[in-house]
Amino acid sequence: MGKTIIISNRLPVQLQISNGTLNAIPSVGGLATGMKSVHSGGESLWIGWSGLTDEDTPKELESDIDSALKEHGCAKVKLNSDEIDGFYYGFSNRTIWPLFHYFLKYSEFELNYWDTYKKVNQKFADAIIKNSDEDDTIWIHDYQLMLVPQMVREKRPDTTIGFFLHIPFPSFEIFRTLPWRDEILEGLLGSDLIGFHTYDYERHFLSSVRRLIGLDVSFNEIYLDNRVIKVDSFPMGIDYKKFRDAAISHESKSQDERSDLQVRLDNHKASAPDTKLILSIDRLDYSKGIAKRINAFEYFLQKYPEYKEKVRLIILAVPSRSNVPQYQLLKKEVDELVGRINGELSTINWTPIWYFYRSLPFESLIDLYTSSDIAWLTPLRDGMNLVAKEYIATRTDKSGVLILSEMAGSAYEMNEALLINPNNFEQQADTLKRAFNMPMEEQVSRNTFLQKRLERYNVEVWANEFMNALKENRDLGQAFISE
Ligand code: GDG
Repeated sequence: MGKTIIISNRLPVQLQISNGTLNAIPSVGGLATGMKSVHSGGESLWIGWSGLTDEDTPKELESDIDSALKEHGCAKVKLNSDEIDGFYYGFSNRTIWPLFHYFLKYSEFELNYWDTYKKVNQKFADAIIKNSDEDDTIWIHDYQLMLVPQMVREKRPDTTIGFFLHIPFPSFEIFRTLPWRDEILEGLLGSDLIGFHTYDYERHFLSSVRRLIGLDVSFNEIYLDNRVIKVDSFPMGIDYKKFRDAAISHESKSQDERSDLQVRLDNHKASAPDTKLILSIDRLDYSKGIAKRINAFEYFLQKYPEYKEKVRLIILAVPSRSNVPQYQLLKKEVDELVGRINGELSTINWTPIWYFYRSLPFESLIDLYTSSDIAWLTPLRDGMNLVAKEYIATRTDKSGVLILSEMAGSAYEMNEALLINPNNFEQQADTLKRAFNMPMEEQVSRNTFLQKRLERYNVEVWANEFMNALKENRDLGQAFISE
């Protein structure tokens, strides 16, 4: 039994060069945390782009970078700025991301982007071949690397390869519009196991395989050459304990230990005890429905004016992909909406929307989760949405109401949340009113179920279930071949 090789576009460490000195800081993101149990000791290697383009990497630091990454069990794929433009900002984020989130009109079908995507996927595949052995188990992550499984399979026909898609897989009618749809499917089919967040994404993928390349599909198994490819859903969890523990230690902080943000939130509570805080946290991305949410908030205040001065919407929008034009337009739209609504509705004592356009440290995230009475998450499409799960995990007294879009993958597992259609303003206005008035026993009862499920299916369980299914399928595949 060999090593485990994890591959993702970005590595779980961030490199920083300041005054000619290199620092490698481990990332705290969901994927990095989730893979901790898999990526441990000398048993595994994580391959990805370091975040520094060739142009930004001083030649004299090249070998320091390699040793720093090695210390964290990582190896880098070198990419120049043209490759990042075509592969990451181009094909990944201007073709695949909008298409897979049902924003067909934003999706650009550019031959140059596609060519660079193929070239960079080949670089990742070459790095895997260079850094692994035949008996290693390979786990490839996400939409930036969909050609890699087949590229590795060509060189290593017997290696075990798993692939997990973190975003939705769209319906056949959407997917078929992609000029390179067959190549993407064939790339993915180099895997032994293909995982999605939900059963629906799994079904959409199987339907595309059947209808576009006419393969033999039985339930969730695809037969190709001498291989059985298994397709299954693995809803990603969170590091429940980390969020829970952070919320508990947050509660035990003395007055002096409170952050500036917490002081502001506490002052708000003290000065207006009847007012409720509604929280939303997302990357500034059109798929997250931020602009629509602000419009729906305005509609709520028009329909139920008695809630003016009684609610405040906090929007934390984390800067993302800011050199893609759609993201710049969205930033402008959100800035203007917030400005207009605050301008029109604010009173001496009340600003309806608090808007933060930045990334906050983890502790501030906990301040926001624990201080908000309602979390309102309205993606128009979202592979999973971990923020919904994190909010619930931090509610130590089981209070709090989660309003969640039914278009998020997490809605499938979070039935006790108030599920809404983000395009239906009428329904959302009524749901906000219901959330505002929800009795405490009902909040506790709903959150008790949610917390139990989140604790049980945490991110470690998710990673282990995927790895176990991958091993099981390899054993099954070998039996199939020898029959
Ligand atoms: C993709 C898919 C899928 C957010 N702001 C700050 C911050 N965050 C953290 C949250 C959460 C994560 O970022 C966001 O995760 P999401 O799941 O909500 O969304 P995406 O970034 O779009 O992720 C998504 C996910 O992959 C996993 O498969 O669920 O559907 O789109 O963990 O806590 N963290 C800090 N400061 C912030 O300001 N420290």
